[in-house]
Amino acid sequence: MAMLDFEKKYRVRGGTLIGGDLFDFWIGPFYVGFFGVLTAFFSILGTVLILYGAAIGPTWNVWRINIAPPDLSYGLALAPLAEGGLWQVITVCALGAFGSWALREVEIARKLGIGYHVPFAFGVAIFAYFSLVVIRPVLLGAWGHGFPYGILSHLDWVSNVGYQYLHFHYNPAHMIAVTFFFTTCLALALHGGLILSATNPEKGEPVKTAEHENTFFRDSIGYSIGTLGIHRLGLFLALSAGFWSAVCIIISGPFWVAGWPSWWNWWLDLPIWSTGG
Ligand code: 07D
Ligand code: 07D
Ligand code: U10
Repeated sequence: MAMLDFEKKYRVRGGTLIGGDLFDFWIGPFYVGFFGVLTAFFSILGTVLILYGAAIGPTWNVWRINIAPPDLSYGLALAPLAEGGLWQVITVCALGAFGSWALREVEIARKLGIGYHVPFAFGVAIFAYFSLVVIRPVLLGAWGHGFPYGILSHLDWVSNVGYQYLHFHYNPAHMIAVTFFFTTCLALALHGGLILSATNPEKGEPVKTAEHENTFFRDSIGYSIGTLGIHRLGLFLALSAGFWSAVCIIISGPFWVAGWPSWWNWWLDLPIWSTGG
């Protein structure tokens, strides 16, 4: 079916969460909806404020533009625009834009009568961002603990916060998150490879079936998770990666203040090692 044919079929009224018919239309390929307008509002305002922050200086070098959060001395109070207030308003805009984008996805899913899996998944990414700029700063008592908005400056923040805990690789939740990220890549590589190998054969060869796909993994590793199962697993792996990332940064500071290597002392402190003396 040509693209425009199925667009006609699925572009139906209804499914909106708010606003009724008011914004229930499309502009070009994009569904608008109340939350589309809200997304556009927050993203344009946020982008303009970033540009304003860049104009204040000291650089227009795109790698080095930096919108820093307020100094720690402001605690959880509002700061003047040029001293972190911009960062605070931009954070509100970012959360507004991400949240309304997710709700616009919900409205689209409702129109189509499909599940909410995609907006739910995006919700986990938003949760990771929320944990960095709201949950952890609030638990630590200052917006200054949020990360700065800039391409290189946010990398400096990650490195500095990492070394603040001596060796961030020893953070057990970071280990779990990293393992989930790696496993997600492995699963996607296996899945992409398997689907292409079966459904995109050499010219003249027949397209193979799900049975071929199942048999490949039964022959090679003794078990196939199945064609629906691999998508469930993929979603689970990817969402777990984001979830454990959020956990690893929320516990750094609010719940563990020492270096992460010393967290592992619980192992050395187990009574079974005690000599009884
Ligand atoms: C491919 C989907 C498309 C999205 C893209 C990103 C902007 C920023 C803003 C100039 C996979 C669009 C970028 C809108 C422009 C200004 C002010 C998604 C795809 C192409 N990071 N990070 C990047 C963000 C954090 C870290 C790149 C955002 C945390 C490391 C890009 C956030 C920590 C490295 C970027 C965020 C962290 C990066 C590529 C928000 C831990 C890199 C991203 C909102 C999570 C890599 C120079 C990408 C790099 C990189 C954006 C948060 C660590 C600029 C929007 C604080 C270690 N990050 N990041 O492809 O090359 O994502 O950096 O939370 O090495 Mg980051
Ligand atoms: C936060 C992004 C959310 C994005 C949203 C959407 C737009 C729109 C528009 C394109 C979470 C944004 C959309 C802007 C764009 C258009 C049109 C995703 C977010 C809502 N680490 N580490 C992680 C590894 C080290 C440290 C996470 C590996 C060092 C700190 C992940 C290594 C030290 C923090 C991870 C490694 C250190 C992390 C990041 C290896 C530094 C965090 C992924 C191989 C010296 C961060 C929640 C993530 C975190 C985090 C991986 C090394 C420090 C598990 C593989 C040892 C301080 N690290 N790390 O969270 O957990 O994505 O954040 O060495 O804060 Mg680490
Ligand atoms: C999957 C799949 C599958 C498929 C698939 C896919 C997963 C079953 C069937 C999908 C996968 C792909 C296509 C592969 C590639 C994808 C990636 C690698 C992921 C990363 C994606 C990107 C980098 C693209 C990002 C692009 C975006 C987000 C579009 C940007 C959109 C806009 C700017 C307009 C947004 C619309 C809104 C807000 C609502 C509508 C309102 C309007 C149109 C009003 C007009 C307003 C404006 C024009 C201004 C809006 C401004 C904004 C938002 C900010 C910009 C600010 C400025 C100042 C300019 O499993 O198999 O196949 O295909």
